[in-house]
Amino acid sequence: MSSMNYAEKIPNNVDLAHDRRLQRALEHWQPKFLDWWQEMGPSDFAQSEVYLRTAISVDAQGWAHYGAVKMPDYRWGIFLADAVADRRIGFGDQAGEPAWQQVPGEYRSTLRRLIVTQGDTEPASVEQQRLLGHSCPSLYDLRNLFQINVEEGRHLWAMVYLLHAYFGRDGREEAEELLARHSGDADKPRILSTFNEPISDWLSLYCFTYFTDRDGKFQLKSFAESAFDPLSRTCRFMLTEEAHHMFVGETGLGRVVKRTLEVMQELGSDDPVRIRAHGAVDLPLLQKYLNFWCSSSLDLFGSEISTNAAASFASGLKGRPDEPQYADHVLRDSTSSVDTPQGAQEVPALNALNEVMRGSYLKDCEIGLKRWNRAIERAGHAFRLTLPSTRFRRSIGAWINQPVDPEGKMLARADYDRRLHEWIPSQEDRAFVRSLMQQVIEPGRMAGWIAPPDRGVNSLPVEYAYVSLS
Ligand code: BYC
Repeated sequence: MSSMNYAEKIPNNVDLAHDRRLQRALEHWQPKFLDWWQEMGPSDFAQSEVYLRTAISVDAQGWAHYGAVKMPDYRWGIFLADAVADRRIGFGDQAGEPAWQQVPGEYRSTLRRLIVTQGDTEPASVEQQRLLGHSCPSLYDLRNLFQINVEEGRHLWAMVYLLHAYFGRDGREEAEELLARHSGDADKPRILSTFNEPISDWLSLYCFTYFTDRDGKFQLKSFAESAFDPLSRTCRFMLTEEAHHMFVGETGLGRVVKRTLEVMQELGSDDPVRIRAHGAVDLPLLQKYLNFWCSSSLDLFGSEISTNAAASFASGLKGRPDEPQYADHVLRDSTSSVDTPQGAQEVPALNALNEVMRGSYLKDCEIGLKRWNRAIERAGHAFRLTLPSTRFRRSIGAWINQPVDPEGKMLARADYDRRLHEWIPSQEDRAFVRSLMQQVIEPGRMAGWIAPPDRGVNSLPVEYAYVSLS
């Protein structure tokens, strides 16, 4: 990469062509990234031409280019949203002071840890999804999977850029570690729990992109408020791409519901046994997948009562999503009530910020459920999909390991253990879903468990050959 034309190979708006230090760091890291992509990225599709969008600028009108590309040749770029003139810190003890263009020494390690944690999730998700291409329900879906994968790769580049450009040797070491940890690895797992869960079927992928990518949206929105301006600008642009990932989740689950309703109509029955025998996903089974991935993603907001969250907010590193919507941006004089197994606990508002974010996140999660439930209602069925209580199946925070049902009711431990697979997928459920996962690759055709999408990608028809398999 030494004699490369940087603007051509790595689209960027960080003046990479004139930054020798950054070039050297990336020259060292980029071949390792490509090795990682070959080894841990989508298995077996390196020679396929995929209809992908590539970020080429931050211009709202034309930020992406669409075209057929082999994934290893994807132009992973580095983009920061445009700078806001005279940007000021919007929250915390230094609210109103100028935003930082460099990392203040006292926050260096905390900020690095936050960037590393964010960065770690991006390659983790690619690893989790690496085998899914072999069981895609259509070429349209296969293309969407690969689009998400290359963009998660770009989001890794975004965090590596920050580590290389602002954190010196420590940053370079952390950038290498981002490629050394692996999802589900017994010795070197990914940092956050959800990113070590296997995603071995497409129902899980749609749930993951619905629930877990939505955590990404909220975490990126909270970083978009950061006093550290390069982090804020990087995350603001990442949010543009993130929207598509959640779209894949929401429309994917909506298409599963649609197909199930068609099968229920054909059969004149809502009997799960008959629906499964007909090769579709019964609604109670879908509910179990929602319970699993929603509860796992709820953990990603951290503990209900958190001094880390308080310190990150007070020092200006991490705000609340859409911080301007709140009246008090300092939170030194207020308290919040937090729900714990010991009862409601009144704590300083700063310490309850993870809970504030979790609450906004859940509201956002409701939107898709309302849409799917409307479709179920219109089809004349009484069944309704729901989100589990924030107390259910938690492995972080106040409700860790509590025997609570999805409605939030405390049970006797033995009852909980006995009934758990009424609420999350059992081995048989997972085996059934896996049995549906037969690869469909004729352009325009869909697997029998999912309805076609309403429209194709970038105004192309659904029948378009989005991936040319070789
Ligand atoms: N698993 O005070 P606590 C995305 C750790 S997704 C394992 O409770 P805090 C994407 C925590 O790190 C967005 N460990 O919580 C989606 C801490 O450890 P240390 C990812 C966990 O710190 C799909 C300790 O427990 N971005 O982009 O306030 C595809 C006590 O922490 C977990 C971010 O997460 C867990 N679930 O908040 C692709 C943003 N939860 O530091 C991409 C960066 C907590 O004492 N991260 N711990 O060793 C953060 O802002 C915070 O670290 C967290 C935790 C919100 C995760």
